[in-house]
Amino acid sequence: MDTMPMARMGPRKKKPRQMGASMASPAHDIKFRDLVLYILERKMGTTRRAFLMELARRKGFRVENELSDSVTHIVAENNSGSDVLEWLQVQNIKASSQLELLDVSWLIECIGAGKPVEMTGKHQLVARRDFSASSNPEPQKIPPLAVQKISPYACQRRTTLNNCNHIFTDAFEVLAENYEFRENEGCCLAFMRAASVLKSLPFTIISMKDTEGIPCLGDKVKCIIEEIIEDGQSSEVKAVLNDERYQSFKLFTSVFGVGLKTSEKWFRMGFRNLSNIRSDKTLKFTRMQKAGFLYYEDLVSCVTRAEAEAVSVLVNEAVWAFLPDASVTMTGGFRRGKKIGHDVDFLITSPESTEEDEQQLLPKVINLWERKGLLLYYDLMESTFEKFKLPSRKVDALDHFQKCFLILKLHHQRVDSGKSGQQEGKTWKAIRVDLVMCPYECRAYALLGWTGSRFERDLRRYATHERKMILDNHALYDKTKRIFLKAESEEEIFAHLGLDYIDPWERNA
Ligand code: DCT
Ligand code: MG
Repeated sequence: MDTMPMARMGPRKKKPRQMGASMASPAHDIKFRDLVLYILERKMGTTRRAFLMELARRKGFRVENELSDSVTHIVAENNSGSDVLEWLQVQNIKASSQLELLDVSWLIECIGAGKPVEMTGKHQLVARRDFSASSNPEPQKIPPLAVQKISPYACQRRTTLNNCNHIFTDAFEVLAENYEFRENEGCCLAFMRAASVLKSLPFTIISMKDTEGIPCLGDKVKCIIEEIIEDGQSSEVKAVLNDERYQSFKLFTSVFGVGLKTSEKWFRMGFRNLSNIRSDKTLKFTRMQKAGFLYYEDLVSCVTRAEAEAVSVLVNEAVWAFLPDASVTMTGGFRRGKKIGHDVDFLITSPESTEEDEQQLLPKVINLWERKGLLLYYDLMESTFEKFKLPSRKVDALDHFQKCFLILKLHHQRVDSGKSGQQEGKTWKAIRVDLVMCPYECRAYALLGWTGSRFERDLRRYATHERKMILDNHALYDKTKRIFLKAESEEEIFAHLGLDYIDPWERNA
């Protein structure tokens, strides 16, 4: 079996990677239209200026490259008010009474708050004449960054999709992926953990001082952070993105069914693009890879929430046709609130059905879709589940439930048809779907596991190292008491582990 890249949940399932996400430079929407900022390079330097400009733009501020009449706020560092006024004079620009001259501390607070904060005397380099003392409220304080203790376990942090540190986490994810391609598990994990912890921070890291007290940041990670703070980018990340092996692995593993082993083989054989691989007569492809190539364009473009909801209708309809009491839950990234995904994951369970009904459900659903012409690919894996088997100690062990990895033909709704970028005349999109059928008594554990992200791996690590318990997708076993702990809901599992409950949308670690 081909090894699945680690950063994507271990050797669990094959799926296409999204291409170029880490390379694209996002366009930033302007949220605060009344403010037009200009950051003074004098005494600040080009790279720090570029870094601050990028951060501010990411937060929705309009930041001009050039000084013009439209600028309302000039931000400077290590300059006094008279320094800035003098500089403006040399530039032949008259400082109007409307123009704010501010210290960089104001901008940093704004970036931290994600919105403009009140300008007070401590920020203003030149006192504004029209600024009355009475309207001078307390400056908005950002929390002292190092005071909140941050857990080294993702399951003790709340991580929403609101990542204030993309600039760093994108870089770490590229490096982690490259280590994964080189099968250096230790370094891969170190960068993934660093990315995960920064995603949970409620503030943007602006200086090295902000990293004090944050766990999971080793020397190598800190070096990269420092370089990004100083230069706006990391030379190591740049080198990786330009590396031929990285680019080839990224491309090859974007095909459904292609993992590290196949990528390695194709790379060694000298392949660098997919079209040469596709048309090579000597290569043998698995059934999965054949489907991967056949539906490549569809599978590599992400599944939207609207598409996931449309798939959900199909799944519910098919499941309820055979097991009307079954509950069907969309899990994976969509349950965590993601707007897009690589696939749509569903957990199915039924309170009343017999073991045999349970076992028959997925084959019946597959059969129905096949008859309807909706099935483009499927791989049914039979259950190897045994009651009272000790949970697996491995954080990325496969679970034993019956499951089906499939590719469904999703017909466009009328509103969607004629979308640009669609092949002409093609009225459907191939969508990767995972269906998992679990025994009713396991449902809380299965739901927790299949809701996923790094969060769930850290829950297992936490159970082992902090509670002497073993957790997996089926059960929780207390080694001290030598008992299995039953749970009707995810909340009960957190309670067994002595953890505060964390909602699915806070599990985007
Ligand atoms: N999972 C699991 N056992 C497997 C495969 C997956 O427990 N054999 C868990 C881990 C994450 C979750 O199910 C969903 O997996 P993915 O679809 O790979 O991840 P995702 O978070 O849904 O992300 P994406 O948006 O890429 O689909
Ligand atoms: Mg998913």
